Amino acid sequence: MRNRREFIKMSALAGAAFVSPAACKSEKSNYPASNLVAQNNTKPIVVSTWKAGLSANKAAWEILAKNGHALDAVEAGVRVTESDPQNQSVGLGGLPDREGKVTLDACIMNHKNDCGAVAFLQDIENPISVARKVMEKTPHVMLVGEGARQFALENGFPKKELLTDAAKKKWQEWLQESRYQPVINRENHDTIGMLAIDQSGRLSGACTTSGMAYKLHGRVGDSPIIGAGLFVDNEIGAACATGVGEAVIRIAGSAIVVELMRNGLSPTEACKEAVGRIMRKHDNLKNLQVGFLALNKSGEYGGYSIYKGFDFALKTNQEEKMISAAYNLEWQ
Ligand code: SD4
Repeated sequence: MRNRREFIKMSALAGAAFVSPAACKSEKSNYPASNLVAQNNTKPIVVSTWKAGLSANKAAWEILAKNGHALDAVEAGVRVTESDPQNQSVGLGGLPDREGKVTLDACIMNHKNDCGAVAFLQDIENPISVARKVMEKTPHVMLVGEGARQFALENGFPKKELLTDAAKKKWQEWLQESRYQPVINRENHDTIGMLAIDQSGRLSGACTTSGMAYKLHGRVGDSPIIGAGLFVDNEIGAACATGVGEAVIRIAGSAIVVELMRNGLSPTEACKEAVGRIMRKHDNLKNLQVGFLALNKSGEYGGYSIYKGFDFALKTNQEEKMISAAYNLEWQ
């Protein structure tokens, strides 16, 4: 049986995505930090990963359009995806781990660097709202497993069976061979990461997932980890990640994207450099898909992935559409 380590080992392709220091330098000089100034006419903006982002953005927009808070918008937005039983990577209907348990990871962060997270949470449909409760009602940032579940129940979240018949059927089919072979974004993943800037210029972000299908029981990826699956710094911008979480954690992905923007890169360039960093750290890139999405204070946004196929949803006053992220490699 192949294990997940095989998916994140090094390969000779690593150099292909290298963003040379020289290239970074010249790109940097095209995007001086002084460009990162809020432009009132572009706000509000919401972006989110994958196609499910379109309906999630709509829910977020209802709040943003009424001069609401970006934090309320991202929570409301990703709740739509969590509660959609058709989406097999998030919340209700998510594909289970190898033991048939649906375990959920989520985090949320606001413009003041307040943040909350839950990981390895079972029986609760909307982990993002539990994450927000952790942020607002406890002195902690993250609760996991049974402790998170108890906290949710005590705070009025209803207990819910999250394993749908469709997801159970897929899991039972998987059990025939029990091969742990996650193929991100080709068949079974659409974690939602959402970033928004509201009319007052407040940035917030949310990220929520059922994680890798058929993962080891107890496995937690990048999505609930502040700095990995999501990061927001209201001085600069926000970023989130999708794809193989282990690879994202290894480079503190979303925090790095924000720091690269702080150093003057545009959102797309920052995502590209983070992707390049992951590629340089891994020899074997087979099936190693990671995508980053970023939004800066001035309303610029962009995404970049290792492989072709990552797209994200945008909603502004003028536009509502999917955008294909730039990428480094074609699938073999
Ligand atoms: C994880 N990053 O659990 C998540 C999976 C994902 O699109 O993003 N899939 O590793």
